[in-house]
Amino acid sequence: MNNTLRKLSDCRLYGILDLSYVNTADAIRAAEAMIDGGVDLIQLRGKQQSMDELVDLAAQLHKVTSRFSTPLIVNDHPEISAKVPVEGVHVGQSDDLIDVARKKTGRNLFIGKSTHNFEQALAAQHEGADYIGFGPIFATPTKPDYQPIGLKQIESVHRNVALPIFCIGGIKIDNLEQVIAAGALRVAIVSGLLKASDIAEYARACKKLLIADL
Ligand code: TZP
Repeated sequence: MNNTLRKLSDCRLYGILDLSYVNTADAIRAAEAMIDGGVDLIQLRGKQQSMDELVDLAAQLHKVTSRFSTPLIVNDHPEISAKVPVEGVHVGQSDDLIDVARKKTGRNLFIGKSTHNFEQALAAQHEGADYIGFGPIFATPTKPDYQPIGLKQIESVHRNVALPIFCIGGIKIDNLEQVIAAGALRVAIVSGLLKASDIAEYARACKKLLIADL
């Protein structure tokens, strides 16, 4: 891993480039705007795209993110890391276990895991995840089939899981203060960022709230 790469513990705002919200052709511009606005790490998430399309886009994105020491994480497909020097892989509950994903990458990458309740968060820590996503906090069309966790478990998950925890799901600039007040230090945002008329400004406003207590 690149020495100048931003450390996960320093990351507060995780921007997810979900290709159901942004065209492949606009993804680079969206990533540049996220970085300009202070997004600390970026995930490429494409549930409908072929492996070739994802590899191609990850390679283009990595040229941008690496210029700014911004880790690029790919969702679901550890195999991509064999072809593109991404810094991390994110897996879901029904994907590879952490050590399987780690072996598939064959490199020392960040491996993150989605968790949807307190028990899964503890289990992901035990399994060796480098960070977790914790959500959906609020109902969200980006992940429609999941029961929202709400704000109440945020404090206890932070007390019991010693990993960077990115609260995720339905988080927008308008409810971010509530999420932070409930104990969140880090958030991941998809549609709030990608549907913003000015992605950089939106990210900047979110980041300002997240670092206000530093
Ligand atoms: N995991 C839990 S909620 C979610 C994921 C990938 C989607 C979050 O998207 P949005 O648009 O920020 O609500």
